[in-house]
Amino acid sequence: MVCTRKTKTLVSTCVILSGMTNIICLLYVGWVTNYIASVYVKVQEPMAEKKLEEDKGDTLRIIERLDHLENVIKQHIQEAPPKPEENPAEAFTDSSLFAHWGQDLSPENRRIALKQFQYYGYNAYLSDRLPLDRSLPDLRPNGCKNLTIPDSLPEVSIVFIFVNEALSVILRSIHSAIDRTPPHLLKEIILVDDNSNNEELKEKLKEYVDEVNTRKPGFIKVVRHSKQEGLIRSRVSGWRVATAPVVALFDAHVEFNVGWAEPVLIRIKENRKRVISPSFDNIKYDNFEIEEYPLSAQGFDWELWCRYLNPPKSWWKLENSTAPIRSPALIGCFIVDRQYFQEIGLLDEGMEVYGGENVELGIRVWQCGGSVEVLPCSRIAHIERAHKPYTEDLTAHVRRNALRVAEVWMDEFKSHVYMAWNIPQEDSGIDIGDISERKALRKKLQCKTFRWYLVTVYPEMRMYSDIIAYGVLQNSLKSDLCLDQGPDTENIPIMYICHGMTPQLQL
Ligand SMILES: [Mn+2]
Repeated sequence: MVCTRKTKTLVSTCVILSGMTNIICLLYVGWVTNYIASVYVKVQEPMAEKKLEEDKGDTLRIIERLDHLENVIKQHIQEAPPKPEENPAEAFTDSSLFAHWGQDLSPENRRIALKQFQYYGYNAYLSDRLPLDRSLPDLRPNGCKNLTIPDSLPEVSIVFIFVNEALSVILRSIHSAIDRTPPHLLKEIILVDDNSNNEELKEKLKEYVDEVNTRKPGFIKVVRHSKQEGLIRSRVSGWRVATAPVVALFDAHVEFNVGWAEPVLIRIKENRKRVISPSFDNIKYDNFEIEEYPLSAQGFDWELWCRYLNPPKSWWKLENSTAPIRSPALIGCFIVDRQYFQEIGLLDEGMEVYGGENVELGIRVWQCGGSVEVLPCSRIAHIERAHKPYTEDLTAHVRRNALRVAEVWMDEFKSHVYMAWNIPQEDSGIDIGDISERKALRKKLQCKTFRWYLVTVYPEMRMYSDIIAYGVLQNSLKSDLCLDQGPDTENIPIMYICHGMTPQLQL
């Protein structure tokens, strides 16, 4: 899952800027000047109103910039995977791994721990030394324990997907699922290995699976991809093998908390068109402590990065912290009726690697007659890694996947996604693959419009209706100069060397 709650702001801007080379790719010099005359025409308004609108526009632009900057920081502050030539001695002292952990380790053990951290994005050294059946604090709101559980609930298959995950982390995910799901409700566990090259995930994992299966034949199933398919198709591979009426699709770096399953199965039994997310807490990547997260809905910004949202007003009015929270989208791990998931079109398997599929599923479910909700009584702790193992350039995949969502589901609002990524709406140069099947699916399911979705399900999302153009403004006489917002304190625009980052993006 891509979502992080902490913005981790106020870290040295210099550090952020130096790590931002891929943001510079967003600069499309040359295109902007051609494009500027051709897009939206702003409707003429009476003067007074116009002034008001302009003031409002300014404020929105400032907020948008702050939002954008926050995003940029969020994406780039994450510790990058190590480059092979990096000097280990240097990384040794700098690494965030040792900020709150490991002071007592010998230098040799610190070196081993650091190497594992750089590989996995979390403290696998520590994970290997923690019990697989460790207990978690019960973070459910008061009232969850008094929930009436019906006699009969559907069984669930739990799918864990992974690529090059630490064995102890996978095993702890499995243990917590077995220990904290009532045995009569847990039909099976399915492990999807997305072509890991890590040796311990072959033999040692097999030994563990075989041992469990001698006691409970067929209880753990393993699917291995012969080439890396990415997390989206991995989830679908797991679903294909599942046989229980309900399927839970999870990352393999989670720990299920007590009583997580019953509230979910109750809601799906009542209405099979509900797609459910548990409430997430964080397992800190350095010391593996559990950090309680506030109750949230799950949404996204116009780049389609997922975001935790404050629950809607209607939820607060209930004054019942155990009530389901209506959610515009999903952050990635969810539980769904097995057959309904197929009827609604699984995940978009034309997406690559990572990101956007969770947003697409949320939008699709709502627009096509289902609903999405987060359950406060179902809690799962999840490791937010310091960096992802999938690929170094996640952003390019997320952008491509986001454009697929825009083209299939967002009608006239697709422009907002192109604007957010700062790319032209015609001839963007990005190959989004074939979307005809997804468009046919939308037609077949007779889904509602994106405007309906925004108004009804995601009113918090900002709409832009009076955009004339967007991009950077480049000086035609001296082409390395661009309009820039200038020093924060002075509020006067300046010409500055083009860098294409937020202070130069105009809307
Ligand atoms: Mn994850």
